[in-house]
Order: sequence, then structure tokens, then C-alpha cells
Amino acid sequence: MLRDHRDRPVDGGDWFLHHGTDVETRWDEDVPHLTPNDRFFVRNHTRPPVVDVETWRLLVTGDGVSGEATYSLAELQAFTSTTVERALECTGNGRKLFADQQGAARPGTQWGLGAIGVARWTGVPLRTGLRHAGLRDDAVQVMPVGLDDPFVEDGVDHGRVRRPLPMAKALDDALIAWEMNGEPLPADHGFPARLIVPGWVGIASIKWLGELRVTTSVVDSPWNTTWYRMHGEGWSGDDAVLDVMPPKSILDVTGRLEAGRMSVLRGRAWSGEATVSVVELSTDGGATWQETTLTGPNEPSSWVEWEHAWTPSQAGPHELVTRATDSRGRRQPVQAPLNDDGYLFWAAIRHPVTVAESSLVSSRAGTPGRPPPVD
Ligand SMILES: Nc1nc2c(c(=O)[nH]1)N[C@H]1C(S)=C(S)[C@@H](COP(=O)(O)O)O[C@H]1N2
Ligand SMILES: [Mo]
Repeated sequence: MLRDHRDRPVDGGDWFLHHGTDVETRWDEDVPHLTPNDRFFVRNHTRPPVVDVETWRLLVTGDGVSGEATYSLAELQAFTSTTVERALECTGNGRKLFADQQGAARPGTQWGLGAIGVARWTGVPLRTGLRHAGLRDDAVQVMPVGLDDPFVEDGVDHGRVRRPLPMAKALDDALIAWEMNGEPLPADHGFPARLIVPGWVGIASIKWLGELRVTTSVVDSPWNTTWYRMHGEGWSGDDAVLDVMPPKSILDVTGRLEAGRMSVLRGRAWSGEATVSVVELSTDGGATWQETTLTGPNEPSSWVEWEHAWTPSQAGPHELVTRATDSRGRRQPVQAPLNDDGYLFWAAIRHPVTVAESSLVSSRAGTPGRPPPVD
């Protein structure tokens, strides 16, 4: 890929594919194992609020805590902090592929597969913040509330972005994070503090935290009743509230492929609340499969790199397909279940490629004056 003097891709102008106020990470560029903060996808329902960190406080409220707590950033940072490598992925990541692969376009941001990133998040476990506020045994959920403007759509004010988190997950591995890859959270990613809910739909990881409402009864928000549910035409299961993300895999750009010449194919795979067990590659459109080699770190709710050497025997069009199986035994299906909002596209992705004729064969065959094939 050609770069300009600031080491940015010259064609698109920057590191992203743009969708209105949302931006998607480009997979046609080398994506490092940790997504740099300035290349990390952004999904904002409205826009980042301007927060004065001196006066900012995180409130812990509700009948699920015996005493209300108010944390400044310095107070949060005084707790024992922890750093974890975890993915953050939008529920609608891959929505465009419902159209491309299944002929079933779905409304909403037409994400390719770049609404995911992996970062090292530093913060304090949510359970620490809740317990310190006197968490009661009978608390059932916590509702994190963002400080961004209320979300208004078609004249309806849905209030601030918020989504209930069941207590079991809240007490397990959810994090109140203030650092992303060793830097303070950028404005787009939730400065000064956000939730990170590993392996769950991105909407669970509320940005620009202002309040944690802890309750002993179930309280809903439009973000778990109206949106982020599986429903509608083609959906045959329960009207399910979405939580854990399914396994997915991707193939990097392959470079030139040539008959009789070995190429090392590479890509990545990930899954929510699981590690990746196997990534398989098919070079014949899914008829037969070969196991690839996983390389590098393989953390749960993060991603792992895979590679596989392939020597195509024939020139011409081929369809490469990858599919991941995770440590929970979930394997990417041939078709993703249809649903009205185009959530959770997790079918195996098809990559049509053209294998060039062998330059070796054509020169040995001695076709005078014939230039080597290019693709
Ligand atoms: N307060 C608030 N939190 C939010 C959102 C938002 O618009 N407002 N968007 C959510 C969605 S849909 C996703 S996918 C992730 C995106 O996080 P990122 O923009 O840091 O990549 O944040 C979630 N948290
Ligand atoms: Mo999202």
C-alpha cells in the first residue's frame, strides 16, 4: 500500500472507512496485534461530551448499594489497577456481509469487518468499585450511563446511552477503564473512563461513564429492549437479548498468488469469552478444509493470528474461506442467522481470489514475447 509523508494510506486519505460519524478500521492495511488508538474503530450514537476531568465524578447510585459513592479519577486510580488485552467489537460488525454474502441487506451502519479492535485496557474491576460503595447481596444489575447527549431518533428522546449489565458479568471481568494502550482514553473512546465488558456486544462497554445505577430489580433501557436484540424476518429463535459475541475469522490481503508457487496466507480470528481453538482454511469454496497454524497470543475475548502455506496447483479463480472454532465449541456457520437489525454476522467469509499462471511454466513453455502474467 502506498503511504504519504505522514505514513498514511494515500488512496483513502486516512486509516479508516467512513460511515457518517462512525469509522471503521481498514483490513486492507496491516493491522498490528494491538490496534493503535488512532486506528481503532469509533461508534458514537451522538458525539463525545467535553468532560472536565477536575470536576468529573463517577456516581454509584441505586437501591443495590447501601451507601452512594462518588469517585474522582484520582480515587479510581488509587484502587489496585489491572491491565488486560481485550477486543471491543460492535454488535453490527460485518453487517454489510448480510448483503454481500446472503443477498439480504440490513439497515444500519454498513460495517465490513472493521468494527473491532484489540487494546490493552487499564482500570479497576467494576466489582471493586461496586463493593466499595456497599454492594448489596440482592442487587441484580448495574446500569452504566454515558455522559454524551441523550440519543434522539425520529423525534423520540431515548435518554442517555445506557444498558443494563447483569450482576454476574459485572462481578466477573467487567472493568472501569481509563487507559487504552498505555494512554489516557481518547475523547472518542470514552475519556475519562468507560466500561469494558470483555467478550460482550460493544454497546455493553458504555463510554464517558457518569453513573452506575445499581438496582435490586430489573430495569430496562431501549438499548436492551428495542435495539441489540435478535428479532424479525428470518429470525426463528427467541427474541434474544444479545450478550456474548460469536467466533469470527478473517483473511488478510494475500498479495500475488501464482500456480506452483508457495504463498503464506495469514489472518486473524477471535471470539467472545473464549479463546480460538482452530482456524480452518478452504481453498475450494468450502468443499474441503485444512487446519491452519495459530501464532502469537491467544487470549479469551481477544484475537489470535493464524497462517497457512498454500501452493495453488491451478491458475484461475479460487474461493478462499476461513472458519474459526472457539474453546466453547462454537464454529462459524455457512450462513449467519437473519435478523432485522443485521446483528452478529458470523458466517465464514468468502474471499474470491485469482491465481496467476505460473511464470515458471510459461517461460519454460517458451511462448516468445509473452509477458509474465500479472493480476
Ligand atoms: N456513552 C456511550 N457509550 C457507548 C456508545 C455510545 O454511543 N455512547 N456506543 C457503544 C457502541 S454501539 C460500541 S460498538 C462501542 C464502541 O466503542 P469505541 O467507539 O470506543 O470503539 O461503544 C459503546 N459505548
Ligand atoms: Mo456497537
